[in-house]
Amino acid sequence: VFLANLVNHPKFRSNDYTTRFIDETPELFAFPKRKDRATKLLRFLADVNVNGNPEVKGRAEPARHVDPQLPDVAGSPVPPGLRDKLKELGPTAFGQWVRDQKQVFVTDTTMRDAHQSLLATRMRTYDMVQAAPHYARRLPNLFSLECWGGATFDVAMRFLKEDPWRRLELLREAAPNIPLQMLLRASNAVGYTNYPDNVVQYFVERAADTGIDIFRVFDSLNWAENMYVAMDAVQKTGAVCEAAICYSGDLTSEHEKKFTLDYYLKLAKDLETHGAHMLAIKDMAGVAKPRAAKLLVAALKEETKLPVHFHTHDTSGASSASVLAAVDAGVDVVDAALDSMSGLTAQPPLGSIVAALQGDVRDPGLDDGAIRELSFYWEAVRDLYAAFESDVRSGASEVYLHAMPGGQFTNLREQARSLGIEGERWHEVAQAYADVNEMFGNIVKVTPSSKVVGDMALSMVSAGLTRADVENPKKDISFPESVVSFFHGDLGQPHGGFPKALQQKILKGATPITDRPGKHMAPVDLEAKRTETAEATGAGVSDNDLASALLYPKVFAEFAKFRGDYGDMSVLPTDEFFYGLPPEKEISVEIEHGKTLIIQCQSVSDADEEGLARVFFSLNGQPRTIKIRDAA
Ligand code: 3PY
Ligand code: ZN
Repeated sequence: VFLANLVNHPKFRSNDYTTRFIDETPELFAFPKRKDRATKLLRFLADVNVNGNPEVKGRAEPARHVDPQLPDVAGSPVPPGLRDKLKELGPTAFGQWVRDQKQVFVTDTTMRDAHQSLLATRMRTYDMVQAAPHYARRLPNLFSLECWGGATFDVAMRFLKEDPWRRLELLREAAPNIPLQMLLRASNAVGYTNYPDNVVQYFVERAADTGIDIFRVFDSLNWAENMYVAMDAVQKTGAVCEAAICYSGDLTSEHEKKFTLDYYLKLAKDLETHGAHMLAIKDMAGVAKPRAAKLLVAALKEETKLPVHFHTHDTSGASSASVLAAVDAGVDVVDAALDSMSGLTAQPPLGSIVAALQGDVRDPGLDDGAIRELSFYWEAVRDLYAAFESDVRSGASEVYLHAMPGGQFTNLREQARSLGIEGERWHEVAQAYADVNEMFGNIVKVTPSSKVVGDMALSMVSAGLTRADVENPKKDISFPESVVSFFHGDLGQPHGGFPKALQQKILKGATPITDRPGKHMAPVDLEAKRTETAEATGAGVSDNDLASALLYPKVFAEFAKFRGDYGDMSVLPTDEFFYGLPPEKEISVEIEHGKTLIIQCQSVSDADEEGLARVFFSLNGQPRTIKIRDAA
């Protein structure tokens, strides 16, 4: 313990110590009580049994509580996959190799975008890690597993009480042959605002070091200049830099004057010149119609030397047609979600895309039996997340009106509901979203610029304001903070600039910035931040913890406290995490390789006069009683 205290001490870590360090630092000898992981987990389970998990309180319950099952494949060998190819060739030659193949490759987005878009980003590490060995053995020729980044990073800590870095470590270990892919919001990292350059660089280093092979980098305004810091950082790590072009507007319309083919090609060439190994078309709202997908893919393949990866959402219900059109036009990789986690605001169904291409020259060669097994598994997993399902039941062409990203759609609908804007009134929000976009100059809408538009739309609908009201220089409006910051230039510069009159009204005389927001931010002293975080949380701060604290100081501090009290949640099955351990059910919890706890809950007493309930467990056959305050 002394050694651990020593090497974790902020002063020791920052090399800020002298030979008298040990004499002058009494806290090195403060040995914490031996941490007992089993007791921590029992305390958590006892609390859920007595008080429920606040994350699912008042929400829909699963119709069935079954344990998701997959055949046990752990003993069988892991065949080589594309990660081995990547290691053999390095990112540049790997990109070229991908481009040279006849077949099309497929990325599975289930563990990131699909649950972000269908289940409010709530999927837990436990469910992913159970599936990963199966992917490794049964679908080894997938292009990648998109499993990290975007909104999953903060949601893991904020709501699931788990460490996103631990998720990545575990997936890396469980699927060593398939590239792991993340979504990186360039200078916004996995947050909602620009960070100082050295924070972005540090985050990218940690992500690559912990297991990311492919970084999809995008800027929420498609502003290439704001992508270079992140792209350079990715290139430095040796990972694949997949630079994304966010698709907006309608390439097939003669009225499209802004987001034209020339616009996309210029952006693509800038990204190629800047060293991208691959390009992604990021159709975050799912508005790239089949003809647009075909035109854009063909042009990008013609005008650049890079492989192209197509990403879309099925909000319209017609996205499979766009994927197949992209394949016909020569796209190299497509995104899809495993069948039972596909469709609606998520990606189109992986199994159906694969089936449609069977026997085609571009057949991705994935095993349909393996796809079904995984789909049945995810179906059972999805049942456990009934609390987070939205009530979107069909594809709808309304997406071409509002163009909301799939990852935002259900979230915004939920936010509207919490403001009392429900049912039919949702369409007012959709219309307001479209109006705000026009009023803001027709911008690219993707996290975080989409949040700016969403915040404004909600504030207009709830205050009963029209576009004319907002634009009226004489009418005083209180603008959401995100809107003020956007017009100040804090997210960067939109293509075509800001509407000047509205900008003046919103900024009330303040001068906006017109260059890269990162230029205005001093580098963060990383080791000082580590010391500060260690002091605030009273615990050691690992390199990955530091990255979390740099992006989300408050969220991380709260998570660190929870972790200290209850331990690592990623080992607990989802049903028990949300709904507790029913009497007589036995679960086995592997807290580390080869160390398994067998837990059973015998009974729960009523609260005594001090308000404490007793939860009687059997832990590896031994009785254990945990006292928990009954909050009811
Ligand atoms: C994210 O940034 O989280 C997205 O999914 C954008 O599409
Ligand atoms: Zn997406």
